[in-house]
Amino acid sequence: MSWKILEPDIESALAGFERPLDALAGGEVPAIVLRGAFPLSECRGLVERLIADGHLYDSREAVPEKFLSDAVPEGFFSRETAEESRGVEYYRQQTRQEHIRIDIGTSLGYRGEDREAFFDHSRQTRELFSQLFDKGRDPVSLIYGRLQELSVDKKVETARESDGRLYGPAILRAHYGGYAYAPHFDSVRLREKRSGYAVHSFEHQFAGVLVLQNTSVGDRTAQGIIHRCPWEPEVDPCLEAGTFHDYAAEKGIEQVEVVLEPGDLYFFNTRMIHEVPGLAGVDPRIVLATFIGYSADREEIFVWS
Ligand SMILES: O=C(O)CCC(=O)C(=O)O
Ligand SMILES: [Fe+2]
Repeated sequence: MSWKILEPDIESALAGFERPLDALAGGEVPAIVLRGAFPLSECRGLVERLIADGHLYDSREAVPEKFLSDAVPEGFFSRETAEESRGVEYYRQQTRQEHIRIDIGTSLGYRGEDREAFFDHSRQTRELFSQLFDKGRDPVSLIYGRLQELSVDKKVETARESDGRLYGPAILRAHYGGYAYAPHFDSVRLREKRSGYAVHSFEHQFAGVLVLQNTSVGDRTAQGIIHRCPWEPEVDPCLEAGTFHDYAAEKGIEQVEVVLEPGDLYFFNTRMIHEVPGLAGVDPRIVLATFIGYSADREEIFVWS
């Protein structure tokens, strides 16, 4: 069967599959794309507010010092045990200075090593988001609501531990100067191995990403690519060596470019090897991103960042 994006809206996803999220879990479709999910004028308004409030900087001006030290290097994530991880400094040295990624929110992959600090940071993010977005019409609720509809009858909620502590609900990420995601996969289970967190118990992990602003050079824009290749241990050597494209060509692995405009929301299975090649346009690519824990036999769907 051909591997095609399910789009442009919830209705067509539900017309194609009784349970579109099961199709995502099983790798039957590369992504579900909801076109124009968030109004373009609100995307613009939000980006302007983020700059005005000092959460992001205007790319036409010099990079303020605090953003240089806050930047998240390319490729960095931490594992359950620090011994298995290359530290953040390693990745910082590999990342070109102009490849600046600014996160507004709490990333489990970045901060999960220190539980207390992670949940404390998550609390601050929820406070911040409650001021940043208009209640009820905010883009985080939008992602949760659309996901709920795609799930048919499940319950979508911010991930929580059994003691009630909440994760960060979503994360804003701005990618400046050609910041790239090399081919990788994301999994608290299979990659970060965070068995100490409740989100570890879900069978599948998805991402739900809303594009707020794209970056462009001439008529090219930065777009994600999803490969028809679920992660297996045998893929690790070529991910680490940076030779996944050769491997994919050799094996005849299909790939799909997910071409998105600001306001488009997409969901994909993060076990599939995926990437967002960098493009050094003037404006940064800015997204609102979530991770999603899904098991076909569980009523709740957990969302975190
Ligand atoms: O920015 C995106 O569209 C996706 C980035 C990514 O690889 C992820 O969220 O896992
Ligand atoms: Fe990813």
